[in-house]
Amino acid sequence: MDITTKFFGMFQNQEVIEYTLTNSNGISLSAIPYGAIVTKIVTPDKNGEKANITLNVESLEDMVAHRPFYGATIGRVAGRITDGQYIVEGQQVQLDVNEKGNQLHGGPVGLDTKLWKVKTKNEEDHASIIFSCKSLAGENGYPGNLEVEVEYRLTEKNEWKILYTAHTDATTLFNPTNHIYFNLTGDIKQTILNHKLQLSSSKYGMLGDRNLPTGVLKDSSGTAFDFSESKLVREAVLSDDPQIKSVSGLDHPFVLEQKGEAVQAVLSEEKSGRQVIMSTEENSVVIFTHNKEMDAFQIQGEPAKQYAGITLEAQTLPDAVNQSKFGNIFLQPEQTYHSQTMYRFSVLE
Ligand code: FUC
Repeated sequence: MDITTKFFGMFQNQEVIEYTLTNSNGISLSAIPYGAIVTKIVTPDKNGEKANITLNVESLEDMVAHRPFYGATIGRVAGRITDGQYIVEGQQVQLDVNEKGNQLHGGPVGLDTKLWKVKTKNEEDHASIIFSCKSLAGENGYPGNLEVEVEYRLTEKNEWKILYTAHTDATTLFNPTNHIYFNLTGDIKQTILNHKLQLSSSKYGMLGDRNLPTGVLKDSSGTAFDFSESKLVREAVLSDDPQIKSVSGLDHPFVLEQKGEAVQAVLSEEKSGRQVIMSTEENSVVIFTHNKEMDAFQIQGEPAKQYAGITLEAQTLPDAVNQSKFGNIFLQPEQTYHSQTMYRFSVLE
């Protein structure tokens, strides 16, 4: 495996270096210590043409100024926490809020806004970039000093494995994800509407006011949210389903039926022949289809268009701390948090 580095930008007078892992099949993954952000994933198409298959901001300045979350490590808690509040041992905790009175994606200074420590590891069958950071008690309103490690492992089997480890010195919340947006065409000027998606899921979380989960996990069979058989993303995103219309696409959690090594999501694109499969230990995957053009910054000379990318954000169901049966995201001092999500890249002949 090859590990290379390149200057990426400056943050608070510190050099931010981009690390790139490349395997013997010509697949590479690049990431930076700011936000443990994945800046590129390059894979070949069916003709061997290599291209970046993810949506990324080109400059560190734009990442810091506009915080679009592209490829970023999200935490302490991914998604929204209603009113930024939760109850623990009969006490109400008030977190910092940063979107319509809720906490979104870990709050105003979430893990995606921090400069992480970084080291690399090069083994026979894989190479890794290992990021670590500390979130102090009180940051974004969370109790507990949290230490997080995220390992991005690229293997010779063309897998990107994300391995999370975390500890806290007081009961807190932890539900991280990576906010990667895929565009398998390799051209962000094309939309993801002709991508095909298949999910091992029969329920999705409905959204209500302020894009908050209503708590209802609805049966998806026969609806726009039914991906039990592979189907074009456009069939969902352009449907008249009120849940789709309300957010102009997908922005929903899908309950995953299996865990661990089982394949739970298959995203593919016919013209390039590229395919990504996902498996995770988490109970859900949030799929967001970049439902509005982002015109605050430019990528390749133009704003990132509507439907320029699609996320597969593996995580515990959003707002789990306020929804019974969504899962447990409390992290206790005596626990070590471990979770793994894997994406495998291939080409359909
Ligand atoms: C909010 C979320 C979306 C996405 C976006 C960056 O709009 O509802 O899922 O994470 O932020």
